[in-house]
Amino acid sequence: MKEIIKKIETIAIDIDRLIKEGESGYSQNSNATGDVQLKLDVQSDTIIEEHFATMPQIKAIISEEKEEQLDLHEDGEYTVCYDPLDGSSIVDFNLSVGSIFGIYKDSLDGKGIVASIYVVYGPRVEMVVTIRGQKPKLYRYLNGAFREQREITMDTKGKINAPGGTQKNWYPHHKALIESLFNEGYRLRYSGGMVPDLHQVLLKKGGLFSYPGTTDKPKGKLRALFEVIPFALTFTQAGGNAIDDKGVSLLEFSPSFLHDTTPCFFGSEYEINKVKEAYNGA
Ligand code: AFP
Repeated sequence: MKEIIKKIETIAIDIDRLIKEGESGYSQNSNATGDVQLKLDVQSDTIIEEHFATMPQIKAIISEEKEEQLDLHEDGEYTVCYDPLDGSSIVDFNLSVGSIFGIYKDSLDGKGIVASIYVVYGPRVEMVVTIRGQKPKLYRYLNGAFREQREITMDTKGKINAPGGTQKNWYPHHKALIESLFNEGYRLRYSGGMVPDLHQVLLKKGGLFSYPGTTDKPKGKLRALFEVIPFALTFTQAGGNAIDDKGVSLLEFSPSFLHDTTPCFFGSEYEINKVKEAYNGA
């Protein structure tokens, strides 16, 4: 696992350089979910594939940008599911974006995830590493290396609200939940990039990030293997929680296919209890 983390550090440095110096604009292709791929998406994916291809520990990789699993080493122990550059629709406006890696061992689901790593490319480059059973650790890229800053622990209640999805398509109970948090004094913090948005809730030690099912997309938008389950591990290990619209931990979630999505709610105890109350019986 240490070697995989070291490799992801190298990948992060390469992708950060690509974001700063690479070409903007769209490629000719679209990914498995039908999004037109940016050149940066495709190039980040290639960087990751080339690095992981050198690691015998890695059995297979599954990228958000690829339709199918790519088998690498038959005797490898881990399958890495990753979103090479999440937030591609905001990268051209120079907002923060990120890479997300879920490392799975025996099964490709919430029970099988053994570690999660994400990288935020913002004014600084930061990385959060979560190993199952341990507190997440924050690293910052300083003077040519990732340096450990601290462990991350959440409080039981926060102050910020990051509500995703198209509001006109929210179900009434979801709308009522979001409004009730604002009525309690929560402040809106939403950039449209799940990595910086969740990073903010986590480092502020509380609040709510939600991406619900909506009337047009009942299973939400965010992809389980590459996005939701990795962050579910991080929030849970930090002392927060991550649930679906039935109130079930996302670490119990099992996707039906590689690019499956799920409604998701990440937060501290207070806000997650509010989600459960709002969705109970809805
Ligand atoms: P892109 O990679 O297409 O920009 O999508 C980013 C994302 O998957 C995730 O990072 C955001 O949380 C979410 O989409 C934002 O979606 P909405 O714009 O529908 O709120």
